[in-house]
Amino acid sequence: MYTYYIGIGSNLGDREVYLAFAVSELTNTDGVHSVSHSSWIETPPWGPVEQGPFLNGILKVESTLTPLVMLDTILHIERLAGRQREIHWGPRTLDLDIVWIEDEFGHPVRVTEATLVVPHPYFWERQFVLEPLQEVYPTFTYEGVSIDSRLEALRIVEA
Ligand code: PH2
Ligand code: MG
Ligand code: MG
Repeated sequence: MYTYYIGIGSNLGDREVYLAFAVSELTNTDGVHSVSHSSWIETPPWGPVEQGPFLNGILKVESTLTPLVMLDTILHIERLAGRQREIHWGPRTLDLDIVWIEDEFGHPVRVTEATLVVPHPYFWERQFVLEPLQEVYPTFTYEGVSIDSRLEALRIVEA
């Protein structure tokens, strides 16, 4: 069994409906045992593309699916939500990114495949990922740094 922490975001159309759709599709997937999630938070767009604000959150998913099968599953759900891949980092109806995985002993699972890298390469830089992750996983630490102190550092840089 794996525990997946999956970043979720939307900034096109009815954002809340897309996020709820993803939760419901994942919940109904064979091999997925439970899905819970953080609050949804509105966040300003991060990165070089000018676009509307996002609704972001983190899904916590208990599943026997292996990482590459989970990746196929979430890409399929993005397509069902009408996701078009046009602009890199551009506006999207639904984005699902595997951020962090643990095995049944709570040990981190690392993946380095052409199609999937976990931990997500940028997650530790992004407040829109770490704020909801803190809510569902308050004791999270990465490379010896607690999520609380990381968020504090990011907020100071931003202020
Ligand atoms: N996703 C991006 C680019 N920029 N900004 C916010 N606030 N939230 C996102 O989910 C996001 C972003 C590319 O995946
Ligand atoms: Mg993303
Ligand atoms: Mg993505």
